[in-house]
Amino acid sequence: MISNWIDLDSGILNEYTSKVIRRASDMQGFYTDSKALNELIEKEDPVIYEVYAVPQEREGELSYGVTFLHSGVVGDEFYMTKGHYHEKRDRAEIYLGIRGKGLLLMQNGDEVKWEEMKRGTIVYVPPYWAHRSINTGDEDFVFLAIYPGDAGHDYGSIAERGFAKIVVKVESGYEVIPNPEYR
Ligand code: M6P
Ligand code: ZN
Repeated sequence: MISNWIDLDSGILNEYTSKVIRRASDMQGFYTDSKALNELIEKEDPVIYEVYAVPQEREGELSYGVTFLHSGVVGDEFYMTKGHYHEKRDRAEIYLGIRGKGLLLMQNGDEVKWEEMKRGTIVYVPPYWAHRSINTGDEDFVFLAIYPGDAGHDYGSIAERGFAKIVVKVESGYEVIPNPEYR
């Protein structure tokens, strides 16, 4: 597919070759409050995020996709993506905010940084940095991501260790605090 079309108001991609829906039950081990997560799963097992993409596989190619990260909390923690390192660690990525608001949390070893995102924000994720997006608003947070075809997703180290920081809801908005479960 050489050409495609995105509705820049909604973020809906006209054509895609891959669709991933992640519900609360797909996120076990990723939130610190596993009791709150289990309650959510038993209640309605809501969709946390959806990714519509046109992935490639070969070196030199580029993949892209739109993520719809819904709004909500698990305990105090905002809805977020699993987050991943690239299997090929030296592969970078670019994010473009389309609607809603959130954070892009990045981690390299024990070093953590984050950027606020909204419509129009561009964030460059350098090689070697794991990345996770977090919806800090009360509507969908929608963004486009573009990454090398051969980057690959490594969820293992995030599932095992988590990120060093988590993002929680507070009265004034959000707070980025140390992850009590971080190993
Ligand atoms: C972005 C990109 C995708 C990623 C998606 C969801 O669209 O980084 O590669 O799959 O977010 O994030 P995750 O794979 O960490 O669940
Ligand atoms: Zn990535």
